[in-house]
Amino acid sequence: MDKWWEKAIIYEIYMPSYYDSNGDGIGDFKGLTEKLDYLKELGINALWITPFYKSPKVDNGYDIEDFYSIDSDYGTLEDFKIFVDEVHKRGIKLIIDMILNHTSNKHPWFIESKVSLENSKRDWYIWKNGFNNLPPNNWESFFGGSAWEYDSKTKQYYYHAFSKEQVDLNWSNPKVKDAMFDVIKFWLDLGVDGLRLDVINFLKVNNEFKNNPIDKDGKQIHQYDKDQEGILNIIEEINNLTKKYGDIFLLGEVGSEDLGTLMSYVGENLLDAVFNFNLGSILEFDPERIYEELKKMYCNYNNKIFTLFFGNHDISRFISRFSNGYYDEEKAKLVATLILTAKGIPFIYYGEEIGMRDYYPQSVNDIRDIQAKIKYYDTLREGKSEQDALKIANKVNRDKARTPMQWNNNLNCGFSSGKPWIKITEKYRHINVEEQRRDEKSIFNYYKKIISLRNGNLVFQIGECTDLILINDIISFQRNLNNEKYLILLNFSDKLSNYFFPELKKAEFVLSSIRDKIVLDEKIELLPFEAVIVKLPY
Ligand code: ISL
Ligand code: CA
Repeated sequence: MDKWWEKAIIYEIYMPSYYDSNGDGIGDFKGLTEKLDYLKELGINALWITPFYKSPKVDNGYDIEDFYSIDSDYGTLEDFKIFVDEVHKRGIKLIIDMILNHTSNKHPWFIESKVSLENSKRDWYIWKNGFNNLPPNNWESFFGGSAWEYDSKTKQYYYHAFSKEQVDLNWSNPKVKDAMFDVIKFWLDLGVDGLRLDVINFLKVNNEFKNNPIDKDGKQIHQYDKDQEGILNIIEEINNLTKKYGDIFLLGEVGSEDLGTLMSYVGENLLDAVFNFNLGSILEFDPERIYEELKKMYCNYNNKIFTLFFGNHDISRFISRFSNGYYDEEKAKLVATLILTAKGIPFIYYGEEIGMRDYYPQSVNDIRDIQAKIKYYDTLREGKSEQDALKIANKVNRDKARTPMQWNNNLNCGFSSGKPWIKITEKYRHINVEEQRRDEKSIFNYYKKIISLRNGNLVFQIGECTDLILINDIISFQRNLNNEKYLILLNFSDKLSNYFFPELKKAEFVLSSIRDKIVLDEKIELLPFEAVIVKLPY
């Protein structure tokens, strides 16, 4: 009991895009260290940083060439150590990304593995014979196309769940496991507080390599290439090996739409939490959908720890996703209130606190995301025009949410003195930290308020969540602990909406996302997209 992450607000940073200290256009550890006081001011308690290991960066570091060194774009091991120290000095915890499923095709293990069938590293990866010049089975890569790549030298195919430059390790080989456990220990020894385990439910594939079923629309159902037997045992071992380091937070990225499957990875000896994408990646600004997902979590899995997020580096920014051109800021504050007052671990993706918007490259040369590049060229191959290919590629383009953090109105939005690795958007002129700091009504200042409310009241961190209701487009719920009880009202409609509740008369106004003060009565009339928090009599 009493684990640090149960009370934490976690902030995700996309490594190359936060702050560039040396003008090469790429964010780095020195830059991150410079911005820690900003994060302290915002009030977050933990950081999750995306991969920083030596990498050819085909997938921005999710393709690792050396698990033991820092990519020179990001700095040195010394810079990392200073960063860890400075993070801890401010009472912040550090979660790093751990990619156990695959390595870069430039990793020495794979280079060796390719040499011959008899090579000692051959079975560190998944090699198979094809049939009649076809891949071993029908498995598709999550980035498009076959998941098998032919290697003419040894006349076999190797398996890659993502791009062909991200080669899946063979976790049925105990040597792979030992080698990767050494990697985990190396970083825990350096003092990190948690691991975000990338695609952890992909670690093993079906050992008969059965074909995946195809649904009625001709789409592949990923049945045999994830969630396979043996993965939970590995997770148990990881859990065990972290024990001697104290409270290490094990956070899993489990790609599954089924909440039951997701939750099966969480437990005392397993993962501490997994991302719930069912909530996080909701596309429509629809109270019904959000309410249903919350209800499923709280009713069926009340003994587990939830994650609360609406954005990360793989999906569109929610402010853009939920936008119809009106009330963007009100909606952003509403979502912030939900994430920061509901039961679960809140995640803020960098830039959400100032309402950063999605970006769409206008030319293929500006696309940085491997998934979008694959889509672009696949679409051209199908005979579509360049313009159509760009449009289709931009749909899956994860560059959307990866643009440089908008610090101020200056050159390159204050991110870098050089040419940023990915384009910035003109929107930074109005959407930036410096400007919002000055504006009392900004999204930034609202985040600060609500974060400090959560940090200052245990009830929002660990209190029970009860009375979840959806009525008149208002999602409401209560949080309570010991003698404290709060009511949270979230109006998801663009109209005034009424909420009746006799106890309101004796309640104490705490916060509104729009108004400074509300006089409470048995009835409260919420403004369009307004969030209101009141303290109820006990
Ligand atoms: O598998 C999925 C859906 O069932 C995907 O959503 C998958 O979970 C997701 O693409 C995995 O993302 C993570 O691993 C990738 C990397 O490109 C992403 O940035 C990372 O978040 C490969 O390492
Ligand atoms: Ca740099």
